[in-house]
Amino acid sequence: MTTPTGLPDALQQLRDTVAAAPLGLATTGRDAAARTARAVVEQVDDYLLPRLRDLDAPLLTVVGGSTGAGKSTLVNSVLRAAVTTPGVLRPTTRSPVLVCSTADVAAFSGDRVLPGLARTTGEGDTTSGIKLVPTDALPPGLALVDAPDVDSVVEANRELAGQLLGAADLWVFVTTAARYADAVPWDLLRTAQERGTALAVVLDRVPPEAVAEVADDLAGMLQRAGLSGARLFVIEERPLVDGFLPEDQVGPLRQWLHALAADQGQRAAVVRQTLAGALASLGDRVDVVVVGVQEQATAAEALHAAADAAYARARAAIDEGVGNGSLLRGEVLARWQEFVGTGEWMRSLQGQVGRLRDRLTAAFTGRPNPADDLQGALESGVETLLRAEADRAAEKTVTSWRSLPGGIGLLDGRETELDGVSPAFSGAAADEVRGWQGFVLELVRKEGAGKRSQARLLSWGVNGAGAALMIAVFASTAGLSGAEVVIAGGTTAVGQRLLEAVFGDAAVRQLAMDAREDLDARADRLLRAEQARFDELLAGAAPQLDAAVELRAAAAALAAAHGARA
Ligand SMILES: Nc1nc2c(ncn2[C@@H]2O[C@H](COP(=O)(O)OP(=O)(O)O)[C@@H](O)[C@H]2O)c(=O)[nH]1
Ligand SMILES: [Mg+2]
Repeated sequence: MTTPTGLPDALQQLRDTVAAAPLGLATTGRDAAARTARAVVEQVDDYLLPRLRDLDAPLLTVVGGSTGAGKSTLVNSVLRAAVTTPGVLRPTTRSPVLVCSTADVAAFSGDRVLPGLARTTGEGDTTSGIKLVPTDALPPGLALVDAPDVDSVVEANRELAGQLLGAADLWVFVTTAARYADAVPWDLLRTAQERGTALAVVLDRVPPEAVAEVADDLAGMLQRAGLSGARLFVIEERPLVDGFLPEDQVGPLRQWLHALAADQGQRAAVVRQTLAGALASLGDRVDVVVVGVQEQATAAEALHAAADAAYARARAAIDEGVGNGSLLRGEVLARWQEFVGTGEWMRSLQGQVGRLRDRLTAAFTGRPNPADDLQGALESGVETLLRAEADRAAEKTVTSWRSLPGGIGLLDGRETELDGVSPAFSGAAADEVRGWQGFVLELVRKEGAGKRSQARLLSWGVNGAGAALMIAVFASTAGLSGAEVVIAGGTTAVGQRLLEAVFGDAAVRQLAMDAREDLDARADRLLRAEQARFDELLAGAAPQLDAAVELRAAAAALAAAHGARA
């Protein structure tokens, strides 16, 4: 037989794609998909690639089955040598034993098959690896593996049993009169049926008086499961002789195995059957992984959307809070009134703006930096608003993530760290607000430069005009006419009337819009940095957009290579 080149390459590509399948989010289907992915990778490494590279290598026969079924006793009895230790105490965590002809040692001692399991040869049991026992009791051409229990209470044993079955050319499935209807063995038998794995079934430890009844029943079950092609051996439970089954009980199985070892054509047929079945099974198994990856993508999308919605709400709330006048209370209002002066100028508000301005100018210049006090108050007011909304968005995101698939795993005990603003927020917010104030002052300065308004502006002061512009932004009065402003803004409208007197209505509207836009952009930048904490967590675990597409493409390429070969 010759090895085609296209198939191993396609297989390697599929294996690598499956191994890299992103399953980082703890969704409901994640573990099943990860198990399937692991089993596919293992079978490609342990069996498919080695088998494709060397179709004539000795047949690997794995003796698998339920706890206490008599697998180890059976292997020893086939060889009439104590190569493996039957267990009285359970559960056992002993490593599997691979028995082969001394002539075949080279085929199994390296990492040609089962490369992930280290070979051990010495006495005693190891918890990992596989014990290699060369013997002349077995003819060349066929090796036997005494595998851990498929239904072991120890998960690592169960997984190893599954891995070994995935590496087998031939399963010798051992069950007993007491256990042959159990669920776990039947799950595996169904897998063998679906994949067309070459299979023999040993019904072991049957009370002699029940042989006919139990054997018939099991044969019926095998037939209904589509496994009537599997050779069935029945072994009565009799006293062991020197630890071995009586010869008349184990003889037929031994002869069958020896005949298989001796017949190159029959061995090749077994290899072809199991190989073709395993290759054909990959499409459906990769589909399971694809579904898992898609579930990951859906979960990631929902998690991202939750964070996005929380921060969008924060953005809207800040926008609302900036424009609805709510900032112009308490400290800010007090500072503003101090800034413009209180009392009589209010009463003359309807009078000449010029006169008013003169009074105000006098008021500004007569005070020790009232504009600075006002700016300080505005600064802390804006910062408080930003922080409250950023806090709320973080808390809301954490709450949403807790209830979304995969969310808790991502938070991973960091809820208390994540359900408020980041440590960097306070400093960043202070910088942005100060930056905004600088921007506003610069706006005012530029607007006044080289114009007739310059003189008036100077008499008022850039700081004064800037503060008035900030107040106008927060009062949302820009765009209203003078009379409306008075009604809408009360005290705060004074500033705008003055700004209009200095710069003109249209310019003030534009200035207020520019100032508002800049503040929005800064709030947006702050919130994006805050949201990035969640997006980064997600990016570390969520699948790339094309992960499922790549898996499908690799499976299709393999199917094409397999089809071309068939
Ligand atoms: N009398 C008798 N005991 C058996 C037979 N097969 C297995 N045993 C005993 O059942 C226990 C479990 O057998 P073992 O071969 O370790 O089963 P395994 O878990 O499938 O490998 C051991 O104590 C064996 O000696 C049998 O045919 N007759
Ligand atoms: Mg055993």
